[in-house]
Amino acid sequence: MDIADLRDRILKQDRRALARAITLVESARADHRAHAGELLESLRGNGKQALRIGLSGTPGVGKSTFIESFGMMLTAKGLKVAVLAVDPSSARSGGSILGDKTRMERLSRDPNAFIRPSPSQSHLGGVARRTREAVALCEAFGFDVVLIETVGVGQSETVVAEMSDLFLLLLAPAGGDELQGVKRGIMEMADIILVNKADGELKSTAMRTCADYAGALRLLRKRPQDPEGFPKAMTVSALQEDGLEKSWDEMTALTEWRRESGHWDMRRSAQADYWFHEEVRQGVLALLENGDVKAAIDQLGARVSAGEVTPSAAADRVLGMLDLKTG
Ligand SMILES: Nc1nc2c(ncn2[C@@H]2O[C@H](COP(=O)(O)OP(=O)(O)OP(=O)(O)O)[C@@H](O)[C@H]2O)c(=O)[nH]1
Ligand SMILES: [Mg+2]
Repeated sequence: MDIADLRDRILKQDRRALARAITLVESARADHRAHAGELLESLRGNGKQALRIGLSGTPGVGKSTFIESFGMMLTAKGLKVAVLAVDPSSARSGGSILGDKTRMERLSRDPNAFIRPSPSQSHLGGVARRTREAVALCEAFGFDVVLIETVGVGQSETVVAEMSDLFLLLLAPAGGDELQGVKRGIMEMADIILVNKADGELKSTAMRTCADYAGALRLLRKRPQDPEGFPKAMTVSALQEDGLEKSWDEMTALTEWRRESGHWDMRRSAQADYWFHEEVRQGVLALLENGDVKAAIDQLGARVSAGEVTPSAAADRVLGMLDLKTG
């Protein structure tokens, strides 16, 4: 495989090369991993930083509809937009971004947009790395905005938030008890809460929900990365394309403030460090899956249970088996 050629074509904004490169980073094959590493290393520092926007929301809240309307609005401004997804539950049917390519019909036909379905992988760690690398490829390609969608199962919001500059939480209009359904940890990650479907009969409920969330946000601990007024809640209608311009204005205002105050760079550095540690952790955990090591753990576990060896001595023996260099 000619990595230098692939690199050059990506830098020349060849979409087929980008698609091929993403397929490469999605592969788990050892030789593919090596090539992917080489490609990413050769692209590092190329191109400008895209605005990475993470978007999370429960099934049916309107993520696909929002991405289509919002994406079309951005491309109309002359911006290039990529859409990626973190969807660890690949078994989920109907709502996957793959099925959505048909639903995001207008956006997928837009020459300034690029939509990539989530890799069919159930392991969140694997999906996280692949998505992160796909983001890096899209950035090198020259997209202005990279949208990263997740349906929000388990830890996937954290994964997306840790690779985004801005994190949006899309919510549905609902009664007051629904507010408690959103986990505090997820609220704390949000930069902007968008209460969608603020149209027709749902409009007044949406406005009430929005006020409830605005109140809840004010109760959270102030974060250093926020200027006055953030995080904030607002209403939108993805279907009627209402409030999208305003939400984009808020995103740009927040982004500019973070760039000027240094928080943008600090966050990117902290994220790189986070993923470095995460990769080390995953790598070490993978070593424990090695056949011999696994067998030793099982054997020693039985002996620890029988009181023949202490837990620490047994652990030392296992750790002594790990070859960190060849792992
Ligand atoms: N009234 C109204 N309906 C909307 C709006 N946005 C989305 N919907 C409807 O809500 C339903 C779900 O929308 P999707 O965009 O598919 O939601 P999703 O979050 O992508 O759902 P999953 O992919 O299953 O997680 C569809 O019937 C949409 O037409 C909106 O702004 N207003
Ligand atoms: Mg969807």
